[in-house]
Amino acid sequence: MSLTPTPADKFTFGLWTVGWQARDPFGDATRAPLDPVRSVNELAARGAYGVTFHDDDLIPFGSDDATRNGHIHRFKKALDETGMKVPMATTNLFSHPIFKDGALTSNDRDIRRFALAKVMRNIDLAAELGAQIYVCWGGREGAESDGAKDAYVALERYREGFNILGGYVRDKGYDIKFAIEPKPNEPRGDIFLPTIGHALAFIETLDHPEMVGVNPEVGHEQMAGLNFVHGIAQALWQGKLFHIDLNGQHGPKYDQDLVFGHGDLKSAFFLVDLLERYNYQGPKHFDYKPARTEDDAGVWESASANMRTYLALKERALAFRNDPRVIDAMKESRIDQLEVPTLAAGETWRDLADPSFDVEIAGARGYGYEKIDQLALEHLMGVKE
Ligand SMILES: [Mn+2]
Repeated sequence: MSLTPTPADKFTFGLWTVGWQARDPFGDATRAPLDPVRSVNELAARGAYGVTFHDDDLIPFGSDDATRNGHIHRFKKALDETGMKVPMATTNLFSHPIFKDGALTSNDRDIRRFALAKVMRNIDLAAELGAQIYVCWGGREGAESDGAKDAYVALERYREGFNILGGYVRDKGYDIKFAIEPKPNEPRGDIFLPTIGHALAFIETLDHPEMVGVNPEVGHEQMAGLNFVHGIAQALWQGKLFHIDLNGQHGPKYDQDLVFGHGDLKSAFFLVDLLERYNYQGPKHFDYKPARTEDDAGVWESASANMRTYLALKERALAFRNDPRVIDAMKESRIDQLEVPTLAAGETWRDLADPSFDVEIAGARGYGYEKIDQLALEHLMGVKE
């Protein structure tokens, strides 16, 4: 198996990732601005499938129509020349000071209306560029004080916002679905819809839940101390994994946005194993930040690292699943039995009582998971003996 990415692998990058100038709360930019056209060309040369963007990544906030059209024209030309796709787009509802109290859940009604208009304008561009997924990360939708925001009513407005946007997409006849990106905190002290589970429950309250899924990000769930693999399994199980943001994170702390696999590598291994076994077909989107220490060459090194890590993990996960020792150990652990329904065909709760079942023997029997876990680790480390 080759570790050289090709467009068939469907790897995509946000323009804001490689384009991050590494400005952080404590320090200035360490890198020059990056022309989106150059990002398209550099990523295409490294085997990526496409790019994604916030409206403001491509068109500076407040640009007049002529300037806006100029930016779009240059971008489309680069896409045409490289064959790069734009499978997803999103809106920046967090940088400008007007969004400091949120966008769809701002206490200021005029700001909520402005925010929805900003999203709709960029949905038009997303549709024009062929995007089928529209991500909504509500980074500023939240609060630092529970006295500042009525969280109950904020959810009403959040739902109203998604219903309005869904109506817009249906009225326009666009082939676009929304994907909510949960995050527990940062930049707000606490953000609404903080986890995959919160988002999945919220979606079911919408007028058209079938139009909305999730875009979970590795680091966001791990910031909340949650198991990302389990969250993705539930999103897949509910048919809601519309998109995914891959990156790296070392546990509950600030949002690190490391290269994929450069945080919790074992979780990344089981994540790739899950995505490949359940045949996830969407883009594998990297939402990371090249470290602030890196220069231009380091940016492109890190972009390639994301893709190479995914492919290496895919290779290791396949080898793990096909290893006869693993197959035997999993059988020994009764992992295959989980697929057998608890009641047989025709049975009801009346059939559950079994006088011959020996509680003592069943309770004493080990599961042998340590053996499987070590085999996984050895495949991950490339141990050959
Ligand atoms: Mn993200």
